[in-house]
Amino acid sequence: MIRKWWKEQVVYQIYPRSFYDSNNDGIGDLNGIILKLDYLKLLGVDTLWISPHFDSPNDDNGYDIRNYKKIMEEFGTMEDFDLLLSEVQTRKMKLIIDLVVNHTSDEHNWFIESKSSKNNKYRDYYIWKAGDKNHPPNNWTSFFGGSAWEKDPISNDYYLHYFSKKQPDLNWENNKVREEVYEVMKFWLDKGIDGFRMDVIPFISKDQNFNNLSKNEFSNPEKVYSLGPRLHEFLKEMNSKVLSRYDIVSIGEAFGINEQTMIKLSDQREKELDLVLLFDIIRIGRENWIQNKWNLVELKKLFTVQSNVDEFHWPTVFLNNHDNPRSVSKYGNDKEYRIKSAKLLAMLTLTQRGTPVLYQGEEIGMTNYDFTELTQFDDLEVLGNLSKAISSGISKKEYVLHLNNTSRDHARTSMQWNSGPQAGFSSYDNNWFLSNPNSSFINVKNDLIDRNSVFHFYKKLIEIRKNSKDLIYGDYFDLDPNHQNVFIYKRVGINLTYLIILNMSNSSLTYNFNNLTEYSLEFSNKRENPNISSNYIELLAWDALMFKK
Ligand code: ISL
Ligand code: CA
Repeated sequence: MIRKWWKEQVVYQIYPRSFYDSNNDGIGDLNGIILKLDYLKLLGVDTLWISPHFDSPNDDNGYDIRNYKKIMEEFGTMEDFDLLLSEVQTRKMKLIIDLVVNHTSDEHNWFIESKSSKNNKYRDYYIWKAGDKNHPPNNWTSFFGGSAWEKDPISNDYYLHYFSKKQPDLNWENNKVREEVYEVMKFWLDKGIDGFRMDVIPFISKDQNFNNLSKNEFSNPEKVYSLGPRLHEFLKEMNSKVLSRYDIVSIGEAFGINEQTMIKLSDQREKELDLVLLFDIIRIGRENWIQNKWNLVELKKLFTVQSNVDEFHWPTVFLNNHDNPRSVSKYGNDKEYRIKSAKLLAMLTLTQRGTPVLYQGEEIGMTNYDFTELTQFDDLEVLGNLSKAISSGISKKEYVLHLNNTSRDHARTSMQWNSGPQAGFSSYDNNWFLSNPNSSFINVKNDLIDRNSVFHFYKKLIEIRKNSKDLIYGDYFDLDPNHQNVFIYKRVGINLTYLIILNMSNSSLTYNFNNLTEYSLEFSNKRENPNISSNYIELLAWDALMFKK
């Protein structure tokens, strides 16, 4: 197995807007992150990934970049960024930034120029097509509602935007665009950052035929958008011109890709990317704004598929990010078993094979927010898909009920630092977004004091993981793929074998397992020792146990 620093670290994603507001204007900022670095060091995470910190009109909370070399005003200044980077490095941690180069903001200078006239030298930085009369060039749809084409009254041409109309797609066919992107990447790499998380990177290549989506491609256009013919060529060029020249990690957000694309994208021999963030696990049972039932057997299959690739690939393991509901609400039980099930999910994430990517707040078992009104949501994706939802035959009320299981806004409520106003995120009383009232009992301050908290469970597990090359690199074997409630797997290292048993259900059960007595209990979320015999173990609801031998 080829050893790399990014295979051995635990990544922690920060959504700066919701993390900590140091100057009490109601918006999280870079200095807020600096003030919390000692907290993150205490937790034991070593690589920080921050969501976009660049100048932006915040149509999509920073995923619409207006200037790649300027800091978003609300977040602070370039001096603040340089200080953040050096404070991270002082603590022997690493910093990854979010590279959003499939599209820019429509307020980016390139687009303002491009839109100004057909023969402007920036015209071909974006994708312009003539429609016919009042029809867009094809039937491609945007993820934020409506057509993926916006008509420009000046030239009567349409421009492509897979996301909001304020996020025009860059034209990667144009090598001037590619050179501009590589220059932006070097600007940040030469500051000393440790890598990039690349936003919807599989979308950068577009099939120049611009064929219509077929009927069954409509519900998941990302499956088509991620099959552009020059994707691998572009990434190989990016790798040879930029990525290969630094000791960094490149993580592709692999929205929509199929297995062979995944295999190619993250195969070390292909010299494209190092890691990919797959959607299969985090979107299990999902259909747009609807969360259907899923079962543990399906989930276990997905872990096995991603864990058992060859030594040229390395998985990532995550159950949370800024685009998905909170894991304890989705996979655990955020009511009577919130703490215990949050600990179980910590054990799952931190003992699987692959680089764990945690998200702010999961380490204290933060939950979804109980939205009741459409007006409470911030995410443009919610309003963008409203008409589609209504025309699918559901009421606004039902749409909100679905969003309570699927909205991206669940992950964007204020990070909960204490039980004070606004969860201690800010002392400003009119923040950009909501704070969850359950911060009265779910918050960092409480968790730091309570030795049995979710925080201390994550902290201990991160420590165990970082001190065990066998747990990091050990082979993965699912020991009972068909069990409906129990997730039991082994990690077989050179010296040590770990056995993890998770009861992912509200019911207790007796689990038959021979030679368990050969193992010693390493760690668990139980207060008392488990009842074990030579051929069975009693499992209570949400028991999570880690053995080794
Ligand atoms: O699944 C989705 C589309 O309905 C969204 O969660 C999201 O658009 C998708 O996962 C891609 O996400 C990335 O690109 C978007 C941005 O809004 C997301 O925050 C980012 O993670 C456009 O930049
Ligand atoms: Ca602020």
